[in-house]
Amino acid sequence: MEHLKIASDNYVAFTFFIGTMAMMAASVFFFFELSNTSQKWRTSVLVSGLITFIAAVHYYYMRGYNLETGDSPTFFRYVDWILTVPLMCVEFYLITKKAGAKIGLLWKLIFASLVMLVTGYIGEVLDPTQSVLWGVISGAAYFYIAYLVWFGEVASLSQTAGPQVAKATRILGWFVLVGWAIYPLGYILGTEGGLFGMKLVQDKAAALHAMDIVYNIADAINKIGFGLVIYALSRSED
Ligand SMILES: *C/C=C(C)/C=C/C=C(C)/C=C/C1=C(C)CCCC1(C)C
Repeated sequence: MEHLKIASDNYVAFTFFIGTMAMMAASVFFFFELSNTSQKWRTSVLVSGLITFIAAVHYYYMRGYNLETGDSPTFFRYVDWILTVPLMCVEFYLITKKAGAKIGLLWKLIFASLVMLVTGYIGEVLDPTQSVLWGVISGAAYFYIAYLVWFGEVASLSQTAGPQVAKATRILGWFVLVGWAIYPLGYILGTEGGLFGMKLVQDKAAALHAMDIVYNIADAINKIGFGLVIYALSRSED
């Protein structure tokens, strides 16, 4: 069997490797910290650990897949997202629950995130000639989540929950608005149909490699950083 090595100039494989390690380390951290987390915040910190753990398993697989084939593991990225993004939405419900968040809010967030990811997958993989249409539907679901967090139910409940929850919600809102915006950007640049039918990218392979590096860095910030905001909240007075 051929022995596969990461070439020193292969930044795609390298960031997959670092991503795997970072997600694993973060998971160990969140899981071990559970024992000295107050009862009130334990589920939230547990969910932070589940998010990075699910990502670690996917990154381990995607790292090997990319090294062996040289391809972008688009399918497994979407499997990862479809498990982790709804869990990130669950965090918004959990931290506003004591201020009266209803189960209906949880389902709205989960449903919107599933619509966003399923229509994104259709546009990127199954029906790329209609990528603009699917991208617009996906984008609408994305903005609905951002709306709930910044101006809707999540925002108003977080005010009631106390200054620390309000502050954490604001920071997590920036993750949603800026950190998550990287993914639709990659979609616009990497999908066949391009932006409004334009062909923005000439060299598709190079674009996909660049996208993988950006996604790998963004994922680490969005999943570990997001979890750390929840962790910091769990150490506060609220
Ligand atoms: C840890 C992974 C995260 C936080 C992934 C988030 C992914 C998105 C916010 C993806 C959004 C998309 C759009 C808003 C439109 C185009 C299609 C997607 C799925 C890339």
